[in-house]
Amino acid sequence: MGHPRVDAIVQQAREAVAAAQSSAELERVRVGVLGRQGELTQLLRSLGTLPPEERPLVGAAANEAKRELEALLDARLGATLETERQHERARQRLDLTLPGRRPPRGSLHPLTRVHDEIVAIFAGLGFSVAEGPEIETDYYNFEALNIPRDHPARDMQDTLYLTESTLLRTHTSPVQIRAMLAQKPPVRIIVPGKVYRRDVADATHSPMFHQVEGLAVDRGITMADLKGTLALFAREMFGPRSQIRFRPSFFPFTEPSAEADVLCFVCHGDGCRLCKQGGWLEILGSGMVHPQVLRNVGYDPEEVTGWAFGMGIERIAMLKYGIDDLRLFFENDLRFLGQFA
Ligand code: 2U9
Repeated sequence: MGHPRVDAIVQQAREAVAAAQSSAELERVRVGVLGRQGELTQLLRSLGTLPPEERPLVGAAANEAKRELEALLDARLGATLETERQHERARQRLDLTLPGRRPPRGSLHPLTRVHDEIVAIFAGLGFSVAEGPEIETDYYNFEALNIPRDHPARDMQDTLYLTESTLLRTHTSPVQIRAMLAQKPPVRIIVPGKVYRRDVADATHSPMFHQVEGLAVDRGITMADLKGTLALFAREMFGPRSQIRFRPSFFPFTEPSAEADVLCFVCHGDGCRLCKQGGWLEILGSGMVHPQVLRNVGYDPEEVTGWAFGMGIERIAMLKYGIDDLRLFFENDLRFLGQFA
């Protein structure tokens, strides 16, 4: 043993090492004694200020103490680090017996579901999907479709014009015009897409909504083909017991024109809340393509005939899922959307 001053430092350091709970605490002890400002380091540095006869004694004792404390700290630090690594491994170990956490599952938007269903039904009948621009000219949106200049739909009150001659399409019909201009008959296309009308949003109106239109043009196409196709569509969409009926109607681009109703799939015609006691639900408009429309795209109405229909995807989805407010489709409320998982 050496010198009382050195012994005091060593004694204190041993106690601190014994009390240390972690590698960080041991490191603090090491810095406190052996670091650049450590007690032992400072003592060694100040040997020159001691009386010459004390220097070798204190120096030897301090160096001896330094070696001892270094060895002690190394040993304790090694053991402590190993324990800490073990704890860390245990903390990180996966408990493979825990039940799995279900990842939150998204679901398709109801409009996407209905869109996909409609498209799949017509794809199964050999129709291909055609799409086109949402910004249109008034020629494609109105003129080519035989909609007269003084028709209310062409009014600024009803249509969102971008310039005098360009607008946000009010139906997907201009896509059929483009398709017929681009190809010769036979044409069998289904045309889904967004359409725009100058409406204030409420439970039954929206300035943007979605349509699917269909067009079949070929030699010898008749209204019987239209009715048969729509009857099959109704059975696929609303169930095998579905029936459809035609009511005479008018559209500038079809002649004759008919609105189609499907027998109410809730009450099968008896009358209920969904069909407002009428027994039938209006699902779409349709008709034989007007001869002038065929001429407008360079087809000869004496050679080919065609039928077309148009339906609102929101309307079909509202009927199918019993939704009474159009705005629900556009609010992106997960409490609503999550119900279509
Ligand atoms: C061409 C020729 C004819 C498409 C048609 C309707 C009748 C119709 C409405 C349904 C509800 C629009 O979404 S809605 O407001 N559509 O009633 N659409 S016939 O007729 C065409 C289309 C293109 C070249």
